[in-house]
Amino acid sequence: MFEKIERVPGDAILGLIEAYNQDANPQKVDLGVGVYRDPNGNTPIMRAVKQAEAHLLESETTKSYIGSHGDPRYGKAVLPLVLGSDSPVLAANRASATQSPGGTGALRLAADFIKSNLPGKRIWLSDPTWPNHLGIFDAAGIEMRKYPYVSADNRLDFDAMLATLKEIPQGDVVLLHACCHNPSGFDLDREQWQQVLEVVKSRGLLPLVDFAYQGFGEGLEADAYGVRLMAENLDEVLITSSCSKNFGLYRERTGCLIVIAKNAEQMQNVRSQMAIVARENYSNPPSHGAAVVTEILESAELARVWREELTEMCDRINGLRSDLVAALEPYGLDKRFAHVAAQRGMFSYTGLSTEQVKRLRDEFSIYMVGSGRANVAGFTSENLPYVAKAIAAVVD
Ligand code: PLP
Ligand code: TYF
Repeated sequence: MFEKIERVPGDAILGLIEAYNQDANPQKVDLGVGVYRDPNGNTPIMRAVKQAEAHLLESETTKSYIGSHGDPRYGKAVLPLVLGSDSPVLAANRASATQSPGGTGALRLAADFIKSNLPGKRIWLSDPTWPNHLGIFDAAGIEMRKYPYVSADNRLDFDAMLATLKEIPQGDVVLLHACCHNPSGFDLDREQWQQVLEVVKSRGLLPLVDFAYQGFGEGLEADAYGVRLMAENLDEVLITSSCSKNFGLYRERTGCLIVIAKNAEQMQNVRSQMAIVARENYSNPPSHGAAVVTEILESAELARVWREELTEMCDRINGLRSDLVAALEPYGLDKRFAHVAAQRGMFSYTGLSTEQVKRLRDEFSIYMVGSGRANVAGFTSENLPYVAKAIAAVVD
């Protein structure tokens, strides 16, 4: 039966890890997969996570199932983090959280929910977007469309984005990156969010806001601006939240799908549907990562330690952005790459072509995604001069 099954290529981003590991060049630089790296190039376990895990090891009493929505304590801890502790939506009991295996699991929950409860609705994705968005919504059988986001000359093309949003049929779903746009690093400013809100409102669209990098752009509160604007001004919003990056819990698969409905009654109805979707996919979510997050957010001291380290990480990334531009200055390339300092989050669309990316890899052992996307966290004070020199060698 299996003889007709073809082999397909693996994930292009994850594939870079393998290629990098096999490279014997001691000067090699990994700017590929989106994981945070410290000044030594490591992806450490965060301090508060270690402490929470130590406490959990002592205090956990069972490994029994936690239920399709996950641990209610996790939902209670994460909702104010995402929506704001004084959110009117929370006060009105209009928001529900369903714990999921990472942000990816939350996206799949959202996709299956849309497919079975909002039949015929299409989803509109930014062009470009995280490649897994395409795979997830396709697998759920949802028709996909694109809205422009980055121009050919590597700028946020907000006018084109807005013009397309204005044409979206009433009631369709629009996926918005809350902050730290993957892959480009171009984010909307507050004025632009306001304009998007007006269009979403007037077209009666359902926003699905993907919030995978809270705390990596400008900080926990500032990064939530767009999410909270939508939440507080619309009757219905879906939000996918991930703790992979901001708690460094990647492999523990920790996230949730947040549903905001018009009132508490409708929220409970939708919530009941989410349990079905979760059950049909994986029954119950994994517990450990969410238990760690709950421990941290419920403890004023651990939360302080966590926020402090997250701020260090965010500041480091933003510092590295300016450092790259400064390192390119001796080559007269600082203006050409000035956008890198203005972008936000883990990623930068550098503007390097596929051909230039290939040369960086083949001639200098510098690994980034073919689109020219670099993981800024992969820079260190040691490798920046080398990377700058290599970029100068491949650009014309
Ligand atoms: N959405 C975007 C835009 C991402 O870049 C990622 C991953 O890194 C995710 C969602 C989901 O991440 P995870 O499933 O690891 O929480
Ligand atoms: O875009 C990235 O690099 C991160 C990590 O299949 C990632 O979002 C990449 C590919 C993938 C899963 C996660």
